[in-house]
Amino acid sequence: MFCKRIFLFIAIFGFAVSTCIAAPPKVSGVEPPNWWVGHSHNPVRLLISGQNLSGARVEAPAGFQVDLVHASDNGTYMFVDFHIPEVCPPGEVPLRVTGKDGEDRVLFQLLPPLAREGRVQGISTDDVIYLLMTDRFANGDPSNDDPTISPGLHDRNRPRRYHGGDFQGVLDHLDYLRGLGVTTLLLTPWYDNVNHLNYIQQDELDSLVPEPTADYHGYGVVDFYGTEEHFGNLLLLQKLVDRAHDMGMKVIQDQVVNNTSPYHPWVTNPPTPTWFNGSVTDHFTNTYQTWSTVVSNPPPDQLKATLEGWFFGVLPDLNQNDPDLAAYLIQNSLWWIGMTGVDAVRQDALPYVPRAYWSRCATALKYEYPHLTILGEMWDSDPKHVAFFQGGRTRFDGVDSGVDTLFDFPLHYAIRDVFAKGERMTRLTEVLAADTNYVAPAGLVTFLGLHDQPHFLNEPGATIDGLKLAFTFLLTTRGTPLIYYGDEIGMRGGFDPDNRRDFPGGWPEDVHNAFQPSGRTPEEAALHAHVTKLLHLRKEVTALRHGELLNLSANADTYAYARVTQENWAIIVFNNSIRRQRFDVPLTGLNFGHTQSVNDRLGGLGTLSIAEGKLNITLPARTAALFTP
Ligand SMILES: [Ca+2]
Ligand SMILES: [Ca+2]
Ligand SMILES: [Ca+2]
Repeated sequence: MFCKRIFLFIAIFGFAVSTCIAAPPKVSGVEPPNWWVGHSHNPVRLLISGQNLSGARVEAPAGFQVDLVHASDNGTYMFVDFHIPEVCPPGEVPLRVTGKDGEDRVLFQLLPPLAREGRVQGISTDDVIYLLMTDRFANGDPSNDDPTISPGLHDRNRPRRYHGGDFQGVLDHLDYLRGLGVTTLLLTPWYDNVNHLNYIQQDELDSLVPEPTADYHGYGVVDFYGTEEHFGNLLLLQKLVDRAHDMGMKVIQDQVVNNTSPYHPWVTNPPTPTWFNGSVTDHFTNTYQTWSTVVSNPPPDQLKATLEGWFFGVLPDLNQNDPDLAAYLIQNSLWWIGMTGVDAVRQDALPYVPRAYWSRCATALKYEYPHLTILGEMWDSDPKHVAFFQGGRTRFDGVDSGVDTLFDFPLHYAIRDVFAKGERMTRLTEVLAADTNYVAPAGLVTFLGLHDQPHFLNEPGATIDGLKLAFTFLLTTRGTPLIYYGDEIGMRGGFDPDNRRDFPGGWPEDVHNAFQPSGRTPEEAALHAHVTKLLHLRKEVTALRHGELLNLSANADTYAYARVTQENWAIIVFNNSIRRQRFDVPLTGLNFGHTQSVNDRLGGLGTLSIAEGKLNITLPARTAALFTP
């Protein structure tokens, strides 16, 4: 009875609209373009775009079921649920879109799933992440520097234009990264960005520089299912992920669901009236009050501007409360994982998207890919705020975000304060003491720098010695460490875009080549050797990867801690002051068996004896030691 009424309604509605249509339906695209046989996310909601779709019917071949959900009033979009039978061969499924005056076809692809072995593995504290900006790391294919479809955006002399880095450049330097001791690559977004200059964002961002910008950074999505032609195509991306996996490395995709480019076709013609929060002419500007998303009684206007405001006042904010958009974005996340086999996803702009969306998204992703890691960018200096977004606990809003781990921004700020600005070392122990706020602090992603912050060496007070100390801390304290490309050779650069300089040696014309040992300056060589040594120690000593962190002593100038597992341990000591320090490190409470002496694996102190349950240490100014039995 109910179904008949619905049918009658659709028939009448369809007739009413079709009387206004003089032209046959015309299909221009379908998203996603394919799905997988045996996938847990089924049915898949297709967004078909074209013309004269309002009032049209959709039919599938025998054995398949399609349900029309709805079409946009202007007939340019229709949403269709496509049900994949439990048993069916992969292949092309033609869908007929029929209107009063004719019909068109959609060719939807059913693919066999990628083999799971060695793919979608997740990341852990065993991993070391290397964050690189694809456009700025290495140019492996100069033929895509100035693509035919997007000419004139390449200029290495301008910091806001494409510089030519690409997937091939990353592929060409996997050996370099593995040699450094990195296990995991995090690439900035590879979605297709706009094919011309961005006049809209530039005007708002930087009035001092009147020239427009190119979206070389990848965060201005105009096609969620495309790769940026300056970087390479999907086939090459798949090759890159496969090669990394073959070499025992992992890949993290940077996913962006909070906003689109101001040039996304949706902006002038959204698939539903509620696709975006507001419109070009009527929207909030984001105020970035992340705290308002973690408290139970925020001022409603602050919360609304933070969740629904447009970044910089110009980046169209997607409304994940729209069920069709939420389905679109979740399927898009699943699609990239399914097409490439990436091991983890970074979720950009985490607090600016409703938490209920993250929960729904994480549930769908984990159901299909139980080992996948979801890494959230909650940019906030307060551990309580960051911890609120970690999944595994339902918070006061009734939501468990499902997000596995987060960038440790609070520790990042403390690292800069201590090792660059020379603030007291107890800044570090204070932040670590807030670990009780987290469901799982051990795997937080720790870092000295990333693409939205000036390089460490641009921090006031920063020195090479300070950077070495910071690396020693980063690679021995708790967490899954992340290295921002170029920090391992001491690259400089201030605020965006200066912090996104080209890696020296990544371009065929580069005279200075820091990828090659022979091409490094003495300073670069010393830093690179220090990071490599630490990463190899981290690989050798399991306690540095998953040992419990035990603080042994801390004051303004010095800090000592141990990393301890059943199998082994390490003691790390720092002197951050500008004077030599002599101090005792108490080892009470630690069970080192019959060990009588320890060796400094960083080399400076040699062998020290344990006397009366203590280590008596003399450390030169601004140095550290790492002891194992
Ligand atoms: Ca290139
Ligand atoms: Ca493009
Ligand atoms: Ca938002």
